[in-house]
Amino acid sequence: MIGGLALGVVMLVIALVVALTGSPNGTGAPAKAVVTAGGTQTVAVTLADMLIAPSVIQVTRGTRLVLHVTNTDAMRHDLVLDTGKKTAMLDAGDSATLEVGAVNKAVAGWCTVPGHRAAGMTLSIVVKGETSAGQASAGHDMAGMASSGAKAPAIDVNAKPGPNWKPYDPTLAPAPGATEHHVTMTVRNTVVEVAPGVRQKLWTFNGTAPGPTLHGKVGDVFTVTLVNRASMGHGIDFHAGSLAPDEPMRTIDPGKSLTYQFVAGYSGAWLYHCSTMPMTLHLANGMFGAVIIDPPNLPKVDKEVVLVHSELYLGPQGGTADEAKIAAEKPDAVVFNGYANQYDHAPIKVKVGQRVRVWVVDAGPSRPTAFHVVGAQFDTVFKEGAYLLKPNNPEHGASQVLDLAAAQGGFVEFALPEAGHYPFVDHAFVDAERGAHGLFEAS
Ligand SMILES: [Cu+2]
Repeated sequence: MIGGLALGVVMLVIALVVALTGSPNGTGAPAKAVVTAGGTQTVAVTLADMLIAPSVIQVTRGTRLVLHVTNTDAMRHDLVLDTGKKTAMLDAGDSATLEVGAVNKAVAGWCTVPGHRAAGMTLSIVVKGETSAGQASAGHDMAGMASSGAKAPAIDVNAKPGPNWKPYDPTLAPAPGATEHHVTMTVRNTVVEVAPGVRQKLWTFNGTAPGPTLHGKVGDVFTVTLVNRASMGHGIDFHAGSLAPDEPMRTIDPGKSLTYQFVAGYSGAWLYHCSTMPMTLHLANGMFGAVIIDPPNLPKVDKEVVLVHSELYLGPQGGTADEAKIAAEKPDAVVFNGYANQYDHAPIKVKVGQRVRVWVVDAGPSRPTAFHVVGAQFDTVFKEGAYLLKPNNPEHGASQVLDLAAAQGGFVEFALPEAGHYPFVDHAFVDAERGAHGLFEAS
C-alpha cells in the first residue's frame, strides 16, 4: 500500500524513474529508485514500518537531488544525511523537503530516533556507475548501530554505590483491598545509577527501572494512565491482561497520554514493558516491570519480595543502552531490580525459620535466568500459572532453581535454617563479577 503510494508519487513528480525494484522484506516498499536524468530531480521518500522507501536512490553524477519526505507511520521519524542535512522530527502524516544538493559521491541517510537506524531505517544515495561505500555503511549492519563511539564505563564490583544511591525496595506491598486499581505510569528520561559509578540515561516508568510493581488478585481491574514526558514515542504492554493490542499498546508521542484498562483474569508473575519498536532497546533501556496476581488461596508468608531480572547493555556514561551489544546479546551484566549486585550492597533481611516467598520475573530482553539461593532449598515452586511443587508432596521432593525464559515469571518459597548470609544468583550467569548476585541475611 505504502509502496504503491510512493511509486505513484515518484512517477508523478519526475516520470524519470526507470526502475523500482521490490523490497526483499515483503513490505511492498520499493527498495530502489533509479533517476536517469540529470539536472534537478525530486524523489518522494516515505518513512514507515522501520523502513525508508526507497532505501536506495541511484542518480547520475551531478544530479541536484531534492527529497520530498513524508512520515506515513503512526510514530515520529526524521531523516538525516551524513552531509549534515536533515529534516525536522516529523509527526505522523507530516512532510518536509530536504535539499540534498548536487550528488557527486555516495550519501548515507537514516532516522535518528533511537533504535530506528539499527532496525533498518537507512537510505543510500548512490552515483550511477560507482560501487558505493556509502551503500554499505548505511546498510543494516553493526556499523549502522548506535555504538556511539564513546566507551562504556566498566563495572567495578568492589566499588561502593554513589552517595545518593537508594536500593530498589524488593518488598512486595500487600494487594490493595479494592478490586479496582488506578495507576499512573509516567515515562521520563531519567539518569540512573545502574552499578557503582555507572550512570545511564534510562527511559523509566515512574522514575525507576524496573517500574513500580503492581499487585492484585484474580479478577481485579487495572486502569492505567500512561503519560509520556520523555523525548520520543513510547507505549505499554501488560502481559497480565488479554485484549486486542491495537489501541491500548500503541506508541504515544511526548506530551500525550492514554488510558488502558485490563482485567487480571489469571494469576501469575507477569511482565509489563514498553511496546514501542524496537522493543529490545526499550526494554534494555529500563522500560519494564512486574504485575503480581496472587493465585486464589495463596498462603500468607512472613516475607514476600519481588526480583525482576534484566540485562544491562551499557552505553557511554550518561548515555542510553548500546544497540550493537543488544543485537549481539552481549550484556555487560545481568541484574536484579536494575542494579549490579544490588542486594550485596543492601542485603534482604529475614529471620531464621521465616517463610520467604520470592517472586521472580525475567524482563530480559533476551536472556533466560536460573534463580538459585545458595544454602536454601525450595519446597514450593510456582511457574507460569501452575505449581510445579508444593510442600509435603508424596515424592518428598524439593527444588534448587526457578528457571525462566525471557518474559516468564513465578515464585519460590523457602525458609532459611540458621543465621548467616545466603547468596542468591542467576545460575545461568553465575559469574558474580557480572551483577547477578545478592544476599539474604538471616538473623
Ligand atoms: Cu519505550
